[in-house]
Amino acid sequence: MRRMRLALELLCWCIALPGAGADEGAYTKGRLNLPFVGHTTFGKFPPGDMDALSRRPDFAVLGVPNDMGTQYRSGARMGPRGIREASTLYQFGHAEVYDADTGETYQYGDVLDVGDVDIVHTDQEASLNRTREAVEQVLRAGVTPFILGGDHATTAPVCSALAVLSKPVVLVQIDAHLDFVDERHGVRYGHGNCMRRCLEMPHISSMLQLGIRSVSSTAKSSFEDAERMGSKILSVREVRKLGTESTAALVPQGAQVYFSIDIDGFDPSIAPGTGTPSHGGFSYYEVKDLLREIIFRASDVVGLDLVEVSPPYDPAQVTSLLAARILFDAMGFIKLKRAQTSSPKAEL
Ligand SMILES: [Mn+2]
Repeated sequence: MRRMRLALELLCWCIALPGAGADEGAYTKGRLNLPFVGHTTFGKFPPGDMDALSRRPDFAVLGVPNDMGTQYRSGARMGPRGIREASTLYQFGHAEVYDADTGETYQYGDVLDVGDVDIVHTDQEASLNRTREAVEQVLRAGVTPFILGGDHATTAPVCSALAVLSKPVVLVQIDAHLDFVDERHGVRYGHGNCMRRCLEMPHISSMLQLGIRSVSSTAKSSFEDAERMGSKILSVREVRKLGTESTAALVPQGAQVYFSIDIDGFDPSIAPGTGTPSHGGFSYYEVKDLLREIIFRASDVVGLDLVEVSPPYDPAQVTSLLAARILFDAMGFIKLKRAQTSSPKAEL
């Protein structure tokens, strides 16, 4: 019995060890604040409204609970809630993040969860306009928006908001689908049109579309249109053949980059909770490594969206967990890169 108690005490002591550089006082004596305790904001960072942008956090997390643009399974309107809930897993209250893969220690920085865009059911136009206005507000405050979708129709108004920046932006999309349909039955702002709408905008200088593989979602003519308009398209197999570094090198050195990550760019075996899954997708490490390589190549990342997580189709929560993990990874890499190069935030 005594031996068991000793083993238990030893175990507790090991779990309670602080991370390197952590504030040991607060770490051991403050609230334990386990992942399942407290308010469910993104990463359990304190919530705030748009007025709190005046403190100039590194990142503003903005939910866009809108799935009016879907063509198959809906549910992405619950994406922001699902990702926020899953994100709590990664917050154990360590002052810093130690990445055992890369051996680096870094921080996510000052993250503000500004809540959600106020969506108007049945009114896609009003909802997309409200999305654009909210992102403009974040960018004008000099803060990097991290958008939680919502379906991929979200990206068109977000890209439109990037016009407030003074320099052109290179858009890097990770997706199973090209999303380059021009117009069908009068629909121009569904989740299958978004990348064409973005590339039509003068401030989007070029596009890199990675992971594209879905059979028959987009006609051949749309692939040709995309390339003619300034897009480079690579399938998962092509990215694997080319390798991470050479793929990242397709982004012009020093470009301002915006990332649009459709969760269906990942393989459905690790991301089943989405509206239009497509087999043969990326693994977690493939996307993580690509993000890191591109982030360190870019002058800065001006924003990121992660779309198409559909919690109703994600019973084991694995898709939301993956989404939250990749968002944290991107925040960490951007913050690390900014710290190493003292590069300014997005130029207005
Ligand atoms: Mn998409």
